[in-house]
Parts: sequence; C-alpha cells; structure tokens
Amino acid sequence: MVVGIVKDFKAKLVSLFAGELNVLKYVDFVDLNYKPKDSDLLCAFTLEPEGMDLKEAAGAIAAESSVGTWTQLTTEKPYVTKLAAHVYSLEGNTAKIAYPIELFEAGNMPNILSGVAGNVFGLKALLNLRLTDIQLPAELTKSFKGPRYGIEGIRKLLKVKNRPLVGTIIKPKLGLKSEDHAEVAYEAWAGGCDIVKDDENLSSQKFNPFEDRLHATLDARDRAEAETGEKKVYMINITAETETMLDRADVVIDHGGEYVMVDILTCGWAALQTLRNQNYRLVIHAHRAGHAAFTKSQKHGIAMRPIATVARAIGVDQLHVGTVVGKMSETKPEVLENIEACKAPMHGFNPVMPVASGGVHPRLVPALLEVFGKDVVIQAGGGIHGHPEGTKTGALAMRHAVDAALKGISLEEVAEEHVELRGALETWKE
Ligand code: RUB
Ligand code: CA
Repeated sequence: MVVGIVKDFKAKLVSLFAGELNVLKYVDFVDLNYKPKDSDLLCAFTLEPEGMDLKEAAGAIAAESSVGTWTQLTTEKPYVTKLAAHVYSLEGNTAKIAYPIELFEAGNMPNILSGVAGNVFGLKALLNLRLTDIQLPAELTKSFKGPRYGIEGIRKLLKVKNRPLVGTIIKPKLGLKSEDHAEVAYEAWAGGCDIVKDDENLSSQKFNPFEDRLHATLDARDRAEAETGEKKVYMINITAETETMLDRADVVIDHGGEYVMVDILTCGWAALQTLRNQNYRLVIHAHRAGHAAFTKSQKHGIAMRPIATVARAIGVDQLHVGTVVGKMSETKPEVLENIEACKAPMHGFNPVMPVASGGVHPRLVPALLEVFGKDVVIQAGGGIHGHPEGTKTGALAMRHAVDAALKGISLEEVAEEHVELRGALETWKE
C-alpha cells in the first residue's frame, strides 16, 4: 500500500489542482488484497455514502480512524503511512477494516474507541455509518482483565448448575424507602428468585440512601437464605462518579455482598475499567441504560454486539442483551449476535452471562429458553411484582414457568396444579 501511495503522488498533485485531493487520498486506504494480520484489530461497518462512492467513503473511514485526514499533509512520514488502516473487504454496504495494533495503547479502551468509533460517525461524506463488529487481537484483549467470574463463576457462587437463573428488579423502580425496598426483595427471594437487583436509576437518593438500602436488603437476603436453603444474591447499583463508585463497592464487600450492578454506558468505559482493575471479589452486573441512543437505528451508530465485546474485554460478568420477546425493540438476529459476543471464544476470556430483561413475565419463559438456552438470567420486574397476588407469588410463578419450560411441559398444564402460575398466565395473556 505504501508503494501505492508513492505511485499515486503524481496523480495527487494533479488532482490537487483539480480540487480532488481528498478523494484520492481516501481511496489510498482501500486495499482489497490486504490480508489482515493476527495482530490487527478488525472492525466491520455498514455505510451509506453521500457525495462520494462507496469505495472512497470506506477509505475515508479507514483514513480518519487511523492516520489520515481530509487533505494531504506536509508532515506525513513514510513510517506514518505504514500505520494506515486498510479497508480489506467491501461487500454490499459493509466495509471491513484492519487496524495495525501500533495505533492503540494497550489497556486503554477509551483510546481504542476514540479511534475506531470516534470522529468517523460525524463525517459529512457518510449519511449513515454503523459499527457492527469489533474484534481485538490477542495482545490487546489480554491488556484488559476480562470477566473474573463469567458464567461458570456465577453458577458456582449461586450453586445453580442446570437451569436459568431467575432475577428481579425491585419495582417501583424509584421511590420506595429502604425498608420497603428490602421487604420487596425478601418476598422475591422467598418466592424463588436467585437474584434481586436495583433499577438503573436508583443510586443514593434521599428516599433510599445507598448504605441504608444495602444493610436492610442484605439482612433480608440472609433471612431468605436461611428460610429457603438456597443461595441468594443482591445486585446493588453502585453507579456514580468513579471514586464514589469504588467506595460503594468497598462498602458492599465489607457488608458481605458478592455482586454489584453498574450502568456501564452512563458511567463510562474508563470508570468501568477502574472498577474492574481493583480485582474486587465482586460479580459485576452490567446494565446498559442508554444503549439504544446508538444501537437502535439499523443505519447509524454502534450495534450492541461491539458494545458487548468491549464490556466483556473490560470484564463485566453479566450483561443485558435484549429478549426478542419482551418490551424492548431488539430483533432476534441482534439478540443472537449479542449472546454470541458474550460467549464466543475470546482469547481465553470467560464467557459473560447474558441477561434477558425488559417486559419479561412467566408466559415468555419457554420462548426465552429457545433463544438463550439455559445460560441466562431471566429477569423480570413488572412480570413478578405485577402478579395480582404480590411479589412472592409472582416469583413462585416464574420458577414454575422455568421448571415447566426445562421439562418441555406446557405452562397451561403446569398451571392446572399451580395457582401462582395460573394467576400470571391470566394476568399476562401474550
Ligand atoms: C426491566 C428493567 C430493565 C430493562 C432494561 O423492567 O427495568 O432496566 O430490562 O432494558 P420490567 P434492557 O421487567 O418491568 O420490564 O435489558 O434491554 O437493557
Ligand atoms: Ca430498569
């Protein structure tokens, strides 16, 4: 490619006078004969160019996300052009780009994303641009910590081997006082939930301060464990400014908590890295509030799959990936891609436990099992606390639904014997 750039120099000078220099320059970053190296970082984008053909626009992405810019530079050196990213595949409206590893600082996810998922989204030459995949080479992957627990570690902690985990989000999502929050948690655990979590926008508001909630809810957990003989966990939301977040994680450990929940997108990748770098003995549950601002459009933004890959590299243990059947809009192919990003081989990193959440209730459990298999947290807020007989009955109904789906028995059949499930099926008809 370097040779190509030198050869084109004369043509560039000619085109400078023709006012076309940027066009040629961008095209220099396309090399469909390039074979990506094992050490390259690979990205896939879908693009919709405007005022440029597809090839030039793809070159623009590679240029702007590596060493190029809109015009020829007097400061460019031969050793700089060696660091150029290469568009190595262009099929349909998908461009695949290979980035030399030297472009990135190891262990610095903000740096990596400022490169490959940065300025390019704002280029005028691209009406739309969507990052659909990112693959880090082994050396970069290993500069992050990856999931400490992952699916296996979580199953070991919860002592649940062969079924999906059942979780709930305390509802109402905001407003409950700490003691009432803890009581709802107790009911959920007593009815059969393995996991209770806070909602994404609960942190330490005056009506429910962090430490009061932690103490009260962990006491409720101990009570439920003693009564049921099952392991129970509480995922308290520690999302805050980074130092506050670390302080809260310390308090969770001091009080015998094993899990924390973080809103990974609003607190940011650097904060998530800082949390993971502490090597706490804490399972990290990743809530992705805000993701749809850039994942929802099928034309522009960043798909959930690369977000899942990045979160896994940094080291979350559980991640919301959509449901297909619930209240959120992701399609089945998207959810399957997200699950794949959680579980596919990744240079020895533990697989992340996918979480199905958003409009989930017992009737949807068989469909969820078909999409996810057994390795999933089936997480329901309204679908448990909205049961007409209350939270405990709602949790029982969910466990019955999981047992039935695992055995391949219809929910209706099981509901004949279990009034709790019958109540759920009568409440939520589709
Ligand atoms: C679900 C809920 C979660 C959403 C987030 O509540 O509060 O925050 O699942 O969406 P409910 P996603 O069970 O009452 O719908 O999981 O898609 O990130
Ligand atoms: Ca929520």
